[in-house]
Amino acid sequence: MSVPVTGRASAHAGKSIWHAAWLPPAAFRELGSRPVLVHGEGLLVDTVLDEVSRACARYGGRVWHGPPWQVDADLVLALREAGRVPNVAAESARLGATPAVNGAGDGALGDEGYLLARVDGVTVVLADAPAGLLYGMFHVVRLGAAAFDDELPARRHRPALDRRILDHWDNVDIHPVSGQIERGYAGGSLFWRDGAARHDHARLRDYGRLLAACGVNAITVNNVNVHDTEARLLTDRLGDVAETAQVLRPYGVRVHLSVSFAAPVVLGGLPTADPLDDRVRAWWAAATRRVYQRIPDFGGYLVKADSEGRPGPFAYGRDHADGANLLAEALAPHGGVVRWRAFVYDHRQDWRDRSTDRARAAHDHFAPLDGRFDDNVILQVKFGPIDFQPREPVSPVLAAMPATRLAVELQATQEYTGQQRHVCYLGPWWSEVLRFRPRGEAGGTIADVAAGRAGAGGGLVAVANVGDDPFWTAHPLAQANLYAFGRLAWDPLLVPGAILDEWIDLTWLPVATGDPETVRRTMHAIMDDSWRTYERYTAPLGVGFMVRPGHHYGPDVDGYEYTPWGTYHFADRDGVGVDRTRATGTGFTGQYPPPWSEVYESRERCPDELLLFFHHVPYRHVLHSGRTVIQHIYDTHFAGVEEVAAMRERWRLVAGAVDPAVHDRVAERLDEQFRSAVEWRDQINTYFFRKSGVPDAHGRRIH
Ligand code: GCV
Repeated sequence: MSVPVTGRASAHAGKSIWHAAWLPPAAFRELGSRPVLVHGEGLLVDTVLDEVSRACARYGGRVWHGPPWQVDADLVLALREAGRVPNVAAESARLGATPAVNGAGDGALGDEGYLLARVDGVTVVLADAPAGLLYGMFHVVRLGAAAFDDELPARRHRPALDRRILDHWDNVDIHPVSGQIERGYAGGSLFWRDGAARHDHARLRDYGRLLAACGVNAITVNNVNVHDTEARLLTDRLGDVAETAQVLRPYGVRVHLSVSFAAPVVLGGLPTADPLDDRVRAWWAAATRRVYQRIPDFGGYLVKADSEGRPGPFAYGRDHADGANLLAEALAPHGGVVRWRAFVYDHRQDWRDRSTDRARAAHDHFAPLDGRFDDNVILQVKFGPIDFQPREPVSPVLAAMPATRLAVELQATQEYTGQQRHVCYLGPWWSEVLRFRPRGEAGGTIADVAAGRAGAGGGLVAVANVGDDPFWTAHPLAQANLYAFGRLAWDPLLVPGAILDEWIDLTWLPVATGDPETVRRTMHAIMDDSWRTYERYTAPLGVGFMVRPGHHYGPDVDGYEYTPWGTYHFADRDGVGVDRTRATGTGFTGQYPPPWSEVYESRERCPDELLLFFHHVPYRHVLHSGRTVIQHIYDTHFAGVEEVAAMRERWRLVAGAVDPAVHDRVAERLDEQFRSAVEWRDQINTYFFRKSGVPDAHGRRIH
């Protein structure tokens, strides 16, 4: 049947109550105003067709899909395997798309890759699999007019990491302490509400679309802390998971499930969950078989075991390789993976005991197990040794397990970075982590670890920051973190400032803003360095925490100091910081390979921003910057507040140029950020002034 399919009914008819985030319709203007040819079949090709059709219906373009072709398309999106493309330029690109593109290689595009080229006045996206076509289409959208510029270089694009996952810490029931979403700052869950599935397919589909547009290809639908109701998602509530999988599938997003290690007991009625017990193995095999019957492309399980009170193999005298391999065995016949978290530490530590060091825990537990995990086990490691602080060294586990597939876990939800009330663009921080070389300049990066050998790495994971808030992330500017996560997982070498501009351009389009250039410059100025601003007015020099216990918002310098949680700063009248050296401290520096084991061990060589993570130093210790520690604390805290004040002023300048609802929401949050930053500044400065007795060299007001 001849098309054009322009004008076919939109799955998104009607007005949404939620904001469009980074893909408002106008983002498709360039693509939608042209003749477009889509060639190929498949579920995700249908998605491409649907996207292009809606754009063309809006902006006057036309779409062809199927004969008779007779089309002079400006844009051709084709699966190579679909055969001859009825467009001379595109066909020559198809036939010529061989090793020549991007230099060496076999020209293969893989499951998700694509070739983007401009050939004789036609923009061509070629892919070997439907997902590649979808990602290629979103690339064209990102480029806007530049996608149709004859200067567009021919390039093959493939993701650096195969696994690009968002873990939702969403509960099905409203948990009495953690609520609907643990550490969630953007309203309710997209999946669950008050004990049941929401069935909000339109919103879920839009979510899938946002994810695909930035490159995310998997999610986990429930919290790693698996409570009673959530445990049943594996069995009698599996239908809800299958439904979510079905809605997200057209956008190439696969679903994973957090499971309880105790499931054979709590769901299966067995007397034990011992990983070496045959009844337990049989139970997991059967439960997993049923999952795959309902969800054939199910991704796998995520497990938090023996951590913060969750059940695990230790109860049976087994180790974590035994535990992880149990689930791996059940998943292997179906092609699934188990992501096993390395976040295992003693949360009932005695603060008087200076020999126990929470930073050491993951390495102590897991490094000796290297080589013992099955092939489909991925060990998921928080990027730092403690817990998603605004500054930590990179976890030594990531350099210690060459025979294990490792995933790097980030936190998009801003638990410790302002809880989506503060602007804190995390792209620069994540980029720094991903580019870090744990074995020094001659070795690979953390991104290489996540990619693994021959692409078999565990990938990059972030704890999600979205909810059912109209702006998705409550703070409209926090959307940039979600976007940056996806883009960095696709290509860890992208420059965070450029990702930010990409997000700004895709989200705050000229048609929607009165003065696009000012909006662009203003947003960039507010956000680009906001992580460092946040660092300046919170805990100094990598010492971490100093947040209010429990909810973790706002300052409380000694809040965790005499608690069992293992997060201490040890400030006294003479100095501050944690001695983690081999010479006199906990020996944590010895978990790093050279050169970092030496650099971190040495007070003189340790980078300033991590000094108090590794060393206990006198207040008058002089940093590389030339300032003393105490003066650094005062200066950065005064500076951080001034920077927030400047952000607030900048935002005032764009009133009238952006949607008033967005402007109001951001303005209200900037007011709170300013209030909170002042509170941080005053508590930290006052605390250290009172401890040290050293006055501010500039005589500023300290209480
Ligand atoms: C899901 C920190 C958070 C917890 C979280 C835990 C984890 O401790 O405060 O809310 O629990 O990390 O990553 O498992």
